[in-house]
Amino acid sequence: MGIINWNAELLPYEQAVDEIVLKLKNIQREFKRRQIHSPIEQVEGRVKSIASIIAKANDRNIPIENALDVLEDIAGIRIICRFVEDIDKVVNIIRSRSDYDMKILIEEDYVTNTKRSGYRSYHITVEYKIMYEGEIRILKCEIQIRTLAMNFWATIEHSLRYKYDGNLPEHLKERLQNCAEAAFKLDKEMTTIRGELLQAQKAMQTQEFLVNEIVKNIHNLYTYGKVEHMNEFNKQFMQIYQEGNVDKLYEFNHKLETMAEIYNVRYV
Ligand code: 0O2
Repeated sequence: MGIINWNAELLPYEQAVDEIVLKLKNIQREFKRRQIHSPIEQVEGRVKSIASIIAKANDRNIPIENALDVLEDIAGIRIICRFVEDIDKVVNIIRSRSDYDMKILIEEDYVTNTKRSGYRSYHITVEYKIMYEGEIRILKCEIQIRTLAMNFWATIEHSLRYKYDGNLPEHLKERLQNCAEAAFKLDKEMTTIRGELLQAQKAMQTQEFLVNEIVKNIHNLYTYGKVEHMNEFNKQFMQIYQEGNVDKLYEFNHKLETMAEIYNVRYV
């Protein structure tokens, strides 16, 4: 067996993780820009550590020189969602890219088929193409999709499993199963108030959007020399903002837009 230059071998995986994270963050941004609830709440990526690769290869009796070819989660992406329903949406987004850039190889639904440990998550293994040192490389990447509650549980359980080297004492296993049950109930409860949460989110986004527009419009009027109105505009804006009334913010913004039209102010 030759010497493996791990750092060099793992560089393409780092590139793949960076690219996929960027693409998923752009999808999330797109939802936000369109003021639609994004099923993607957070995206994280990592390349498996050398120690974890060696440990996993060892556990599975994989010769170390084959580890990079055989292990599917050297490149790993985690997508965190707010609601269980969002997981399906994310899965569909990835499926829709299967002929484009993330060819699906395996899907494992541990959301429906909870693991004995209590672990819940949706795993998709994809093939991803990168251009590395002038050559096309095809790498596998494991995408884990789970809710915030599932992630909370998995993170704690993972640390404990590591601490006990995989052999959790019975009393801890039982407690963790209770915690998994609690996380499951939390997800279910959240689903029942999903509609209300989405409305609140939408109201917040609308307010954010209007505040941005108002500040932009005041700035434009100022840039076009309508300085005499500035103090009055700023005062009115602060008053309305403090009232927290979205309809009034909307009306005020409309007034600014009308003024911009009258004065023929072009947007900068
Ligand atoms: P790390 O440190 O998370 O990168 P398989 O069981 O082989 O059919 P699976 O579950 O996709 O299919 O494969 P595997 O290799 O068992 O698990 C892949 C990853 O899923 C793990 O990576 C974990 O991140 C996560 N996972 C699977 N089962 C559990 C579990 O019971 N608890 C927790 N916390 N996470 C789990 P690694 O290899 O553990 O490494």
